[in-house]
Amino acid sequence: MKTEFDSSYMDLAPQSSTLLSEVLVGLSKHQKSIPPKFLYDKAGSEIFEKICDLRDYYPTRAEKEILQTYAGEMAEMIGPGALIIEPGSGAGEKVRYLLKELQDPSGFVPIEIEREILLRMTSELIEEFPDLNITPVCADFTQMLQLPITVGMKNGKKVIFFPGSTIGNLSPEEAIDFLTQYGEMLSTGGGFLIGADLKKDSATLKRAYDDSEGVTAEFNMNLLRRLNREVGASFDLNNFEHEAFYNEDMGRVEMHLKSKVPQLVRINRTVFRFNEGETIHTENSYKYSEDEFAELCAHAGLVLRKCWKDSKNLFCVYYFEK
Ligand code: AVI
Repeated sequence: MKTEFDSSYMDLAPQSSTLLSEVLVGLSKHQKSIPPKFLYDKAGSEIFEKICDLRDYYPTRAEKEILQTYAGEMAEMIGPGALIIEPGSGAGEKVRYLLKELQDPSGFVPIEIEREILLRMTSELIEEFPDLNITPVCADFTQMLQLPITVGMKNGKKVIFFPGSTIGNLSPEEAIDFLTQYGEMLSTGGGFLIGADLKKDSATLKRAYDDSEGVTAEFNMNLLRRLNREVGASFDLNNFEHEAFYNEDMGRVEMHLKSKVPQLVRINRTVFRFNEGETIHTENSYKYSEDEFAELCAHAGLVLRKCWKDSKNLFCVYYFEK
């Protein structure tokens, strides 16, 4: 595909999926588990988009309200001439709110593993923001330690934009590592603009991850469909069900796939035994109070400058400086 940004496009050739080996390791553990990144094949990503529009799933709506209302204030805090970097940029819907308000940004670096999504989004942004210098990077942002940024920066200030509460899908230790590693790209005064979900009553959280329309159940069950298709697993979908609950002690929503019966499942030549009620842990979504999140980020050397909440106090967008 010939693009107008050929000269600045960076393809760091994300490694092909390690699905089989990671699944064999995960299912051999005492608490069976599969890394949440495998929920997002093409079908999974499409189901996730549906989740974002659900009445029961409040985070996307709440964060958009915050960005719509306060993007001007955020841009003012960031100041003129900044370079915006977005790990896992997807379709780049949320960054548009910010880009509209920023004063004379030096550029935008979206990092996205799905090449097609990245290139489509870049073409759209070029149309919308013809003066913006865009350097799309095709890479798995969780594997990237060094970003070879070559675009010109007027005052050298970089801001990492990480919306969507994706940070909540990392354990607190992984989140600190992520912030520390990406923070190394920043010079003093650089910042992080991060969206993170707030702690709240467990009924609201349960509804958001076990919605009445069954879309999140479909999202979780799609993982088994993927394993049957891609690694020749023998999961009988009738024998598993979606389970989601708020684990208050850990401060996280957990998603599991629960075996309804005692059964054996084969993947390649390995056979896994499931007892009735035994689960595969497929995702954590950590929830933080404002103070907890500021403390977490302080471990990565970040100082909270300001945060913004939606009108129902469900979600928070934070601006930290290094
Ligand atoms: C992508 N991530 C922030 C979502 C979340 O809320 O943790 C993933 C998700 N899983 C089930 N519903 C949404």
